[in-house]
Amino acid sequence: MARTSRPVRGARLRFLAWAAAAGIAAGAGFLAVAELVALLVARTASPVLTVGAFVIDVVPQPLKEFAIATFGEADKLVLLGGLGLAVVVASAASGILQLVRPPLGLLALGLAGAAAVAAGMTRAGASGWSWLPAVAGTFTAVLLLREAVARLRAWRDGARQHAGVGAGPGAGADADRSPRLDRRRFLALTGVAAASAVVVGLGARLASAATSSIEAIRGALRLPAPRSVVAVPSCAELDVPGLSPLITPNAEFYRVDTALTVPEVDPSTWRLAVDGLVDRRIELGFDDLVSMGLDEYAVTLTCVSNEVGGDLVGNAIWLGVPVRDILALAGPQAGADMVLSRSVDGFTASTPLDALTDDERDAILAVGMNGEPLPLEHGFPVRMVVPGLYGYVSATKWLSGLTVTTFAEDEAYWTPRGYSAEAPIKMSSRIDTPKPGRPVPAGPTVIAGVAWAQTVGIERVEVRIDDEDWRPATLSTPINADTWVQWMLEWDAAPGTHYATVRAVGRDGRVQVEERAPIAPDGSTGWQRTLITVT
Ligand SMILES: Nc1nc2c(c(=O)[nH]1)N[C@H]1C(S)=C(S)[C@@H](COP(=O)(O)O)O[C@H]1N2
Ligand SMILES: [Mo]
Repeated sequence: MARTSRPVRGARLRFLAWAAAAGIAAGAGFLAVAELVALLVARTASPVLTVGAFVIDVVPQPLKEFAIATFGEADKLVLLGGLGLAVVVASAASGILQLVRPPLGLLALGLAGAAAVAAGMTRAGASGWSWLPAVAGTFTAVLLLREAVARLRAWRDGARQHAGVGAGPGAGADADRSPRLDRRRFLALTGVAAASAVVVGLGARLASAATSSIEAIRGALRLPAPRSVVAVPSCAELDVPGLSPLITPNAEFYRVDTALTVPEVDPSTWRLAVDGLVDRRIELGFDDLVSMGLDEYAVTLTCVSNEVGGDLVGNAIWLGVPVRDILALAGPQAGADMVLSRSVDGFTASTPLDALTDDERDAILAVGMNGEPLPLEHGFPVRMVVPGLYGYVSATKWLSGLTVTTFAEDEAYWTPRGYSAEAPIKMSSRIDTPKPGRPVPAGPTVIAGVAWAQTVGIERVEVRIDDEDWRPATLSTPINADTWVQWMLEWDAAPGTHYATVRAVGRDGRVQVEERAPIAPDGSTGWQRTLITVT
């Protein structure tokens, strides 16, 4: 026994490795067939997407914040990568299980498949066929693994016999069959399965991404001309290199959402339902909405996740219809205090009813952004924009419904995840230039940035160099109280290192809060202080 133990163990490890490879091939087969079927019958039910979306919804909040802080806008790629790794490991494990404890490997695949089916059927926007991709994938994977491991076992047993190990009663039945043949049959099946899975799976995923017809529909869409346009004052924009432009171009506008892939909503089939505590439930189509008359509104959007000095804020000219006009069609009832807006992707936001019915506040359903239809990532074809409220409680993209309700009765997506049900934007100011790590030459220079206090307006911005007195900055003429203003300070920079601190004062006389607060539960506070190296 001692004489053969080493080669036997080596051979066993080799067969375990091949079993793992067969498992991975079966896993790839699952994904490939599921992608192909999803492409054909239910695009949104691709298990890669539905399971990924499920994971996004269930990962604990601190982990989510860590992911966003560490990987930034690549957080979803990292999630997909992690998910891919988990699939590889789990598939390999199912192959090994199937070799050593059949049929546990098949059972494990079946369970994983059932979980994927559940993820597909419970997603918002699931259709009648949402179960099919994962079921077809599971079927393929189970058949592949069963067949591949059967061949592997034949190869192994034959090899053992050849080596004279493990030959027992009855083992002679196949004695003249060469293990080479079984080896070849196993390798052929596994190899062909893996290769075709890669080709079919990648092909289906690429085809699905490339044939998005919604981008073409958006490109062909002509919105009616606005009844009124935003008047941008002549001194609204300061000319300082490195300063954020007054209007953020769509391509540079920050994007924050929980969607793993951008939802595809066709305006010709888009419906908005307004229900809940209303006198009459109503439904509008896209044409109904735009024929109510479109006006332009300049509003600065801000994310609750914006840290002091951060870039999750942008200013755009939106084209849309006041939410109050739409609510008036349905007739909100007494006792209601909140509107729960819903997206096709399952996201919801809770907005105080009075912020939407207030004549003084231009809460809108937007269909256009900076002169074009909403970009797909920014909510095409219809989103909400409410001046003065953080995006997560107001700015629902890919809007599909408005339910008039109460804060006592309903809660929105982020409420059980550690964020306040109500969240007005906190006044803040930011230094755009000079940037830390970019030394400036000594002499006259300019410090500049933006400041916002939506619905209130910025009265002044002050800058402090080192421990000197606060100096008033020059402000651009604001477009309105809902948009940010640009500010600049001319400064005679002396060589050395300096700190510049900025703070804003609102038109209501309030000074930007100095005390630092984290983004959760309702937005960061603090003064930005930046290091300037003068050479
Ligand atoms: N459907 C949907 N709408 C959404 C979100 C989301 O995750 N899903 N995120 C909200 C948040 S947190 C913000 S800050 C704004 C961001 O809008 P933007 O991506 O157009 O900048 O969208 C809001 N609307
Ligand atoms: Mo946000």
